[in-house]
Amino acid sequence: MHFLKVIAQDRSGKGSADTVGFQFFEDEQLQREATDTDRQRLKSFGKTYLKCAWYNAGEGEERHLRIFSENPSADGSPETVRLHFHEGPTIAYKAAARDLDNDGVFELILSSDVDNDGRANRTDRSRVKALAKAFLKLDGR
Ligand SMILES: [Ca+2]
Ligand SMILES: [Ca+2]
Repeated sequence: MHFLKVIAQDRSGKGSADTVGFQFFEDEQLQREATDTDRQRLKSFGKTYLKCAWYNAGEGEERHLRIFSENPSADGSPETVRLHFHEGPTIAYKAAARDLDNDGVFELILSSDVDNDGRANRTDRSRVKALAKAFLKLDGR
């Protein structure tokens, strides 16, 4: 399975994340680090991800996101984008965006409090949607 690993860090120690890193994985193997072109394409993704406040102090890497798409019907257009917010190897919480009729628009957003502000609401769903959209753009679909 391919996934994009996203790691936010608070390197300046100000109590909020200031750095986002991206790595491409196949199963548990690191395939490659993000290139400058990838970073350019992931700019809006990174901005939204920083708002999720799922980050590490200093240069820690325990907390991260694994995002991937699923296309069980193999029709060339992904049905589901899944977001797994990890604490090390453990999934701390999850979200998903589903395009049920393959028209490129997500009908269903499953999410809890992804931005960690203590409330699960519309803002969380809009963040999940934005991350899923930006991720699919990177995939070139
Ligand atoms: Ca749809
Ligand atoms: Ca929230």
